[in-house]
Amino acid sequence: MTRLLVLNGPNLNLLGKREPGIYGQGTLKDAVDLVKETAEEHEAEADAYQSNHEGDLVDAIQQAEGKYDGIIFNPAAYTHTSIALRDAISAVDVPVVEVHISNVHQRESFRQHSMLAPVCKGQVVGLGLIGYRLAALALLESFEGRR
Ligand code: DHK
Repeated sequence: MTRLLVLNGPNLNLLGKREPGIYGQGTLKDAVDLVKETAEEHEAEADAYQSNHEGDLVDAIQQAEGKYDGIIFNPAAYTHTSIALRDAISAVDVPVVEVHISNVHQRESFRQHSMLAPVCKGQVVGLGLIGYRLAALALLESFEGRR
């Protein structure tokens, strides 16, 4: 069975109460549930992991090899800084779709560059929590050879 990992970085455990004008009212569980529902619609499964720690996220990406077919990843602030996460994504043979809830291109200039985008399959940016569903759909349909 196809397996997805939905991986979330720092401060995303606070979704729902964190800057709701930027990130909305939805919680991390809502985001994970969207991916799980999308996976089920495609007879696939999804697991979720969130960490506030860069090394834990590196470990999760390394451990995904051979266990997951794709990763939906919101690296949060590490998007803009992390060579370690970029190298981890490059090191594994697992496609990663980068997700941002907010439209980072409308925000501070330091959010407008992603260290990770060049090594990801694609990005979904600025569409709120539905971006997690769209990222899952893109991966699942690519596995099915439909897109
Ligand atoms: C989430 C964060 O925590 C920020 O550090 C990023 C991203 C944007 C998001 O929109 O999901 O800059």
